[in-house]
Amino acid sequence: MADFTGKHGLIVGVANKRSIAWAIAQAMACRGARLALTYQDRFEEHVNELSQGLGEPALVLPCDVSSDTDIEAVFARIDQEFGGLDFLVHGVAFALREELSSPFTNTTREGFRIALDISAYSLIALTKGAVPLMEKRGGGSVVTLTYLGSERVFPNYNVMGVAKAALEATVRYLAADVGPRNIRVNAISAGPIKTLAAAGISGFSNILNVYRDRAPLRRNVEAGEIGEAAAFLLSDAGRGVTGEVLMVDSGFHITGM
Ligand code: NAD
Ligand code: IMJ
Repeated sequence: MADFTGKHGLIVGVANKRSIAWAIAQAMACRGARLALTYQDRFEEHVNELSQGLGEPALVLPCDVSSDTDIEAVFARIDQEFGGLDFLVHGVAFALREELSSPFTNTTREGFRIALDISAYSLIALTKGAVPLMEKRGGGSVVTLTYLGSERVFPNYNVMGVAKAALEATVRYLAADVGPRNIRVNAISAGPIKTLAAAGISGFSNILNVYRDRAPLRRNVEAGEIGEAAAFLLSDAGRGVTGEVLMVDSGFHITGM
Protein backbone atom coordinates (compact mmCIF):
# COMPACT_ATOMS: atom_id res chain seq x y z
CA MET A 1 0.00 0.00 0.00
CA ALA A 2 1.42 3.41 -1.00
CA ASP A 3 2.44 5.60 1.94
CA PHE A 4 1.15 9.18 1.90
CA THR A 5 2.48 10.15 5.33
CA GLY A 6 3.51 13.82 5.23
CA LYS A 7 1.54 14.38 1.97
CA HIS A 8 -1.29 16.86 1.64
CA GLY A 9 -4.30 16.63 -0.65
CA LEU A 10 -7.40 18.60 -1.60
CA ILE A 11 -10.60 16.69 -2.34
CA VAL A 12 -13.48 18.51 -4.03
CA GLY A 13 -16.87 16.79 -4.45
CA VAL A 14 -17.81 15.14 -1.16
CA ALA A 15 -21.55 15.50 -0.51
CA ASN A 16 -22.24 12.45 1.66
CA LYS A 17 -20.90 9.02 2.57
CA ARG A 18 -21.86 7.60 -0.82
CA SER A 19 -19.86 10.18 -2.81
CA ILE A 20 -17.06 8.70 -4.91
CA ALA A 21 -14.88 11.59 -3.67
CA TRP A 22 -15.48 10.35 -0.11
CA ALA A 23 -14.28 6.84 -1.05
CA ILE A 24 -11.13 8.47 -2.43
CA ALA A 25 -10.76 10.60 0.72
CA GLN A 26 -10.93 7.45 2.87
CA ALA A 27 -8.41 5.61 0.68
CA MET A 28 -5.98 8.54 0.94
CA ALA A 29 -6.51 9.19 4.67
CA CYS A 30 -5.95 5.54 5.57
CA ARG A 31 -2.65 5.73 3.66
CA GLY A 32 -1.59 8.62 5.92
CA ALA A 33 -2.45 11.70 3.83
CA ARG A 34 -3.61 14.94 5.49
CA LEU A 35 -6.68 16.25 3.65
CA ALA A 36 -8.59 19.40 2.89
CA LEU A 37 -12.22 18.77 1.92
CA THR A 38 -14.47 21.34 0.31
CA TYR A 39 -18.23 21.37 0.39
CA GLN A 40 -21.04 22.96 -1.56
CA ASP A 41 -23.11 25.05 0.90
CA ARG A 42 -26.00 22.63 1.39
CA PHE A 43 -23.64 19.80 2.42
CA GLU A 44 -21.68 21.68 5.13
CA GLU A 45 -22.99 19.59 8.07
CA HIS A 46 -22.58 16.27 6.30
CA VAL A 47 -18.99 16.98 5.27
CA ASN A 48 -18.02 18.27 8.73
CA GLU A 49 -19.43 15.08 10.26
CA LEU A 50 -17.61 12.84 7.78
CA SER A 51 -14.36 14.72 8.39
CA GLN A 52 -14.60 13.94 12.13
CA GLY A 53 -14.58 10.25 11.24
CA LEU A 54 -11.16 10.46 9.57
CA GLY A 55 -8.08 9.55 11.66
CA GLU A 56 -6.99 13.17 11.52
CA PRO A 57 -9.91 15.54 10.82
CA ALA A 58 -9.62 17.36 7.50
CA LEU A 59 -9.41 21.08 6.87
CA VAL A 60 -13.02 21.66 5.79
CA LEU A 61 -13.69 24.66 3.56
CA PRO A 62 -16.63 25.97 1.52
CA CYS A 63 -16.26 26.07 -2.25
CA ASP A 64 -18.74 26.59 -5.03
CA VAL A 65 -16.65 25.75 -8.10
CA SER A 66 -18.53 28.31 -10.21
CA SER A 67 -16.95 31.04 -8.03
CA ASP A 68 -13.39 32.19 -8.75
CA THR A 69 -13.27 33.93 -5.35
CA ASP A 70 -14.23 30.71 -3.53
CA ILE A 71 -11.50 28.83 -5.39
CA GLU A 72 -8.88 31.51 -4.62
CA ALA A 73 -9.83 31.46 -0.93
CA VAL A 74 -9.46 27.66 -0.78
CA PHE A 75 -5.89 27.73 -2.08
CA ALA A 76 -4.94 30.68 0.14
CA ARG A 77 -6.08 28.69 3.22
CA ILE A 78 -4.32 25.53 2.04
CA ASP A 79 -1.10 27.49 1.51
CA GLN A 80 -1.41 28.86 5.07
CA GLU A 81 -2.25 25.52 6.69
CA PHE A 82 -0.27 23.01 4.59
CA GLY A 83 2.41 25.20 2.94
CA GLY A 84 2.01 23.23 -0.31
CA LEU A 85 -0.06 20.51 -1.96
CA ASP A 86 0.71 17.03 -3.29
CA PHE A 87 -2.59 16.00 -4.87
CA LEU A 88 -5.97 17.25 -6.01
CA VAL A 89 -9.13 15.19 -6.55
CA HIS A 90 -11.97 16.66 -8.63
CA GLY A 91 -15.28 14.83 -8.21
CA VAL A 92 -17.78 17.45 -9.29
CA ALA A 93 -20.48 17.30 -11.95
CA PHE A 94 -23.74 19.15 -12.44
CA ALA A 95 -26.39 19.66 -15.08
CA LEU A 96 -29.88 21.09 -14.63
CA ARG A 97 -32.22 18.21 -13.88
CA GLU A 98 -34.44 18.98 -16.89
CA GLU A 99 -31.43 18.58 -19.22
CA LEU A 100 -31.16 14.94 -18.06
CA SER A 101 -34.72 14.06 -19.02
CA SER A 102 -35.64 16.07 -22.12
CA PRO A 103 -34.72 15.09 -25.68
CA PHE A 104 -31.10 16.14 -26.39
CA THR A 105 -32.21 18.56 -29.12
CA ASN A 106 -33.94 20.59 -26.39
CA THR A 107 -30.63 21.30 -24.61
CA THR A 108 -30.70 25.00 -23.73
CA ARG A 109 -27.85 27.48 -24.11
CA GLU A 110 -27.90 28.10 -20.35
CA GLY A 111 -28.11 24.38 -19.55
CA PHE A 112 -25.11 23.71 -21.78
CA ARG A 113 -23.14 26.57 -20.20
CA ILE A 114 -23.85 25.40 -16.64
CA ALA A 115 -23.01 21.74 -17.31
CA LEU A 116 -19.69 22.60 -18.95
CA ASP A 117 -18.79 25.29 -16.39
CA ILE A 118 -19.37 23.11 -13.30
CA SER A 119 -18.33 19.75 -14.74
CA ALA A 120 -15.37 20.64 -17.00
CA TYR A 121 -14.11 24.24 -16.65
CA SER A 122 -13.86 23.77 -12.86
CA LEU A 123 -10.99 21.31 -13.39
CA ILE A 124 -8.99 24.04 -15.13
CA ALA A 125 -9.70 26.61 -12.41
CA LEU A 126 -8.81 24.18 -9.60
CA THR A 127 -5.68 22.91 -11.32
CA LYS A 128 -4.53 26.49 -11.89
CA GLY A 129 -4.91 27.15 -8.15
CA ALA A 130 -3.10 23.93 -7.23
CA VAL A 131 -0.08 24.33 -9.53
CA PRO A 132 1.92 26.90 -7.48
CA LEU A 133 1.39 24.86 -4.31
CA MET A 134 2.41 21.64 -6.06
CA GLU A 135 5.52 23.34 -7.47
CA LYS A 136 6.58 23.96 -3.86
CA ARG A 137 6.59 20.17 -3.42
CA GLY A 138 8.45 19.47 -6.64
CA GLY A 139 5.36 18.14 -8.43
CA GLY A 140 1.91 16.69 -7.86
CA SER A 141 -0.95 14.59 -9.18
CA VAL A 142 -4.50 15.53 -10.18
CA VAL A 143 -7.36 13.03 -10.63
CA THR A 144 -10.86 13.73 -11.93
CA LEU A 145 -13.89 11.47 -12.42
CA THR A 146 -15.55 10.84 -15.74
CA TYR A 147 -18.05 8.50 -17.38
CA LEU A 148 -18.26 6.48 -20.62
CA GLY A 149 -21.16 8.73 -21.68
CA SER A 150 -18.38 10.99 -23.04
CA GLU A 151 -17.84 8.58 -25.96
CA ARG A 152 -21.03 6.51 -26.15
CA VAL A 153 -24.65 7.55 -26.00
CA PHE A 154 -26.56 6.59 -22.84
CA PRO A 155 -30.26 7.47 -22.46
CA ASN A 156 -30.75 10.82 -20.68
CA TYR A 157 -27.02 11.45 -20.06
CA ASN A 158 -27.37 14.17 -22.72
CA VAL A 159 -25.41 17.37 -22.07
CA MET A 160 -23.43 15.60 -19.32
CA GLY A 161 -21.94 13.40 -22.05
CA VAL A 162 -20.79 16.53 -23.85
CA ALA A 163 -19.39 17.92 -20.58
CA LYS A 164 -17.48 14.67 -19.90
CA ALA A 165 -16.01 14.74 -23.42
CA ALA A 166 -14.82 18.29 -22.66
CA LEU A 167 -13.51 17.13 -19.27
CA GLU A 168 -11.45 14.32 -20.84
CA ALA A 169 -9.99 16.67 -23.45
CA THR A 170 -9.24 19.09 -20.60
CA VAL A 171 -7.30 16.31 -18.84
CA ARG A 172 -5.06 15.92 -21.92
CA TYR A 173 -4.45 19.66 -22.44
CA LEU A 174 -3.75 20.20 -18.74
CA ALA A 175 -1.41 17.19 -18.65
CA ALA A 176 0.59 18.62 -21.56
CA ASP A 177 0.70 22.07 -19.95
CA VAL A 178 1.77 21.12 -16.42
CA GLY A 179 3.76 17.95 -17.19
CA PRO A 180 7.07 19.86 -17.45
CA ARG A 181 6.51 20.93 -13.81
CA ASN A 182 6.20 17.25 -12.79
CA ILE A 183 2.44 17.53 -12.29
CA ARG A 184 0.32 14.71 -13.69
CA VAL A 185 -3.36 14.92 -14.65
CA ASN A 186 -5.56 11.84 -15.16
CA ALA A 187 -9.19 10.77 -15.12
CA ILE A 188 -10.90 7.65 -13.81
CA SER A 189 -13.91 6.57 -15.83
CA ALA A 190 -16.10 4.80 -13.29
CA GLY A 191 -18.90 2.35 -13.96
CA PRO A 192 -22.33 3.35 -12.60
CA ILE A 193 -22.55 3.65 -8.80
CA LYS A 194 -25.64 4.56 -6.77
CA THR A 195 -24.68 7.98 -5.40
CA LEU A 196 -26.58 11.24 -5.02
CA ALA A 197 -25.66 12.07 -8.65
CA ALA A 198 -27.48 8.89 -9.69
CA ALA A 199 -30.48 9.32 -7.38
CA GLY A 200 -33.71 9.98 -9.17
CA ILE A 201 -32.24 9.27 -12.61
CA SER A 202 -35.02 7.30 -14.22
CA GLY A 203 -33.87 3.85 -15.30
CA PHE A 204 -30.68 3.90 -13.20
CA SER A 205 -31.42 0.49 -11.64
CA ASN A 206 -31.81 -0.87 -15.17
CA ILE A 207 -28.40 0.57 -16.11
CA LEU A 208 -26.85 -1.19 -13.08
CA ASN A 209 -28.47 -4.45 -14.21
CA VAL A 210 -27.24 -4.09 -17.80
CA TYR A 211 -23.67 -3.48 -16.58
CA ARG A 212 -23.87 -6.43 -14.20
CA ASP A 213 -25.13 -8.75 -16.94
CA ARG A 214 -22.75 -7.65 -19.74
CA ALA A 215 -19.50 -6.56 -18.07
CA PRO A 216 -16.69 -9.13 -18.24
CA LEU A 217 -16.54 -9.25 -14.41
CA ARG A 218 -20.36 -9.77 -14.26
CA ARG A 219 -20.75 -7.30 -11.40
CA ASN A 220 -20.91 -3.57 -10.76
CA VAL A 221 -17.99 -1.60 -9.35
CA GLU A 222 -17.94 -0.23 -5.80
CA ALA A 223 -16.83 3.24 -4.75
CA GLY A 224 -13.94 1.67 -2.78
CA GLU A 225 -12.51 0.33 -6.04
CA ILE A 226 -12.46 3.86 -7.45
CA GLY A 227 -10.74 4.96 -4.22
CA GLU A 228 -7.96 2.44 -4.69
CA ALA A 229 -7.51 3.24 -8.39
CA ALA A 230 -7.24 6.92 -7.45
CA ALA A 231 -4.65 6.09 -4.76
CA PHE A 232 -2.57 4.42 -7.50
CA LEU A 233 -2.76 7.44 -9.84
CA LEU A 234 -2.03 9.84 -6.97
CA SER A 235 0.93 7.79 -5.74
CA ASP A 236 4.48 7.36 -6.92
CA ALA A 237 3.43 4.04 -8.49
CA GLY A 238 1.57 6.12 -11.11
CA ARG A 239 4.55 8.42 -11.81
CA GLY A 240 4.74 7.44 -15.51
CA VAL A 241 1.03 7.97 -16.21
CA THR A 242 -0.43 11.30 -17.32
CA GLY A 243 -3.16 12.53 -19.66
CA GLU A 244 -4.87 9.14 -19.30
CA VAL A 245 -8.46 8.00 -18.79
CA LEU A 246 -8.34 4.85 -16.65
CA MET A 247 -11.47 2.72 -17.07
CA VAL A 248 -12.68 1.22 -13.75
CA ASP A 249 -15.94 -0.31 -14.91
CA SER A 250 -15.68 -4.12 -14.57
CA GLY A 251 -14.56 -4.06 -18.23
CA PHE A 252 -17.98 -2.97 -19.55
CA HIS A 253 -16.44 -0.62 -22.13
CA ILE A 254 -14.71 -3.41 -24.07
CA THR A 255 -17.92 -5.23 -24.90
CA GLY A 256 -19.42 -5.15 -28.38
CA MET A 257 -22.55 -7.12 -27.62
P1 NAD B 1 -22.10 13.05 -5.71
O1 NAD B 1 -23.43 13.69 -5.90
O2 NAD B 1 -21.81 12.46 -4.41
O3 NAD B 1 -20.93 14.07 -6.10
C1 NAD B 1 -21.12 15.18 -6.95
C2 NAD B 1 -20.53 16.36 -6.23
O4 NAD B 1 -20.54 17.51 -7.06
C3 NAD B 1 -21.29 16.71 -4.95
O5 NAD B 1 -20.41 16.67 -3.86
C4 NAD B 1 -21.75 18.14 -5.20
O6 NAD B 1 -21.72 18.94 -4.03
C5 NAD B 1 -20.69 18.60 -6.18
N1 NAD B 1 -21.06 19.82 -6.90
C6 NAD B 1 -22.05 20.00 -7.81
N2 NAD B 1 -22.10 21.30 -8.18
C7 NAD B 1 -21.12 21.94 -7.49
C8 NAD B 1 -20.68 23.30 -7.41
N3 NAD B 1 -21.26 24.27 -8.13
N4 NAD B 1 -19.63 23.59 -6.59
C9 NAD B 1 -19.06 22.64 -5.83
N5 NAD B 1 -19.43 21.34 -5.86
C10 NAD B 1 -20.45 21.01 -6.67
O7 NAD B 1 -22.02 11.93 -6.87
P2 NAD B 1 -20.79 11.07 -7.43
O8 NAD B 1 -21.42 9.99 -8.21
O9 NAD B 1 -19.86 10.75 -6.34
O10 NAD B 1 -20.12 12.07 -8.47
C11 NAD B 1 -18.74 12.42 -8.42
C12 NAD B 1 -18.15 12.40 -9.82
O11 NAD B 1 -18.14 11.06 -10.28
C13 NAD B 1 -18.90 13.22 -10.85
O12 NAD B 1 -17.97 13.86 -11.68
C14 NAD B 1 -19.65 12.16 -11.64
O13 NAD B 1 -19.90 12.58 -12.96
C15 NAD B 1 -18.63 11.05 -11.61
N6 NAD B 1 -19.12 9.73 -11.96
C16 NAD B 1 -20.19 9.19 -11.28
C17 NAD B 1 -20.66 7.94 -11.63
C18 NAD B 1 -21.84 7.32 -10.93
O14 NAD B 1 -22.45 6.39 -11.49
N7 NAD B 1 -22.19 7.75 -9.73
C19 NAD B 1 -20.03 7.22 -12.67
C20 NAD B 1 -18.95 7.79 -13.32
C21 NAD B 1 -18.50 9.05 -12.96
C1 IMJ C 1 -26.87 10.49 -14.96
C2 IMJ C 1 -27.94 10.82 -15.81
C3 IMJ C 1 -28.35 9.95 -16.82
C4 IMJ C 1 -27.71 8.75 -17.02
C5 IMJ C 1 -26.67 8.43 -16.17
C6 IMJ C 1 -26.25 9.30 -15.13
N1 IMJ C 1 -25.86 7.32 -16.10
C7 IMJ C 1 -24.95 7.46 -15.10
C8 IMJ C 1 -25.16 8.68 -14.45
C9 IMJ C 1 -25.97 6.17 -17.01
C10 IMJ C 1 -23.90 6.45 -14.77
C11 IMJ C 1 -24.39 9.25 -13.27
N2 IMJ C 1 -23.24 10.07 -13.77
C12 IMJ C 1 -22.16 9.35 -14.41
C13 IMJ C 1 -23.17 11.45 -13.67
O1 IMJ C 1 -22.18 12.01 -14.11
C14 IMJ C 1 -24.26 12.24 -13.09
C15 IMJ C 1 -24.26 13.59 -13.17
C16 IMJ C 1 -25.34 14.45 -12.73
C17 IMJ C 1 -26.44 14.00 -12.01
C18 IMJ C 1 -27.45 14.92 -11.65
C19 IMJ C 1 -28.70 14.49 -10.92
C20 IMJ C 1 -29.33 15.62 -10.18
C21 IMJ C 1 -29.28 16.93 -10.89
N3 IMJ C 1 -28.25 17.20 -11.72
C22 IMJ C 1 -27.30 16.27 -12.03
N4 IMJ C 1 -26.21 16.66 -12.74
C23 IMJ C 1 -25.26 15.78 -13.08
O2 IMJ C 1 -30.15 17.79 -10.66
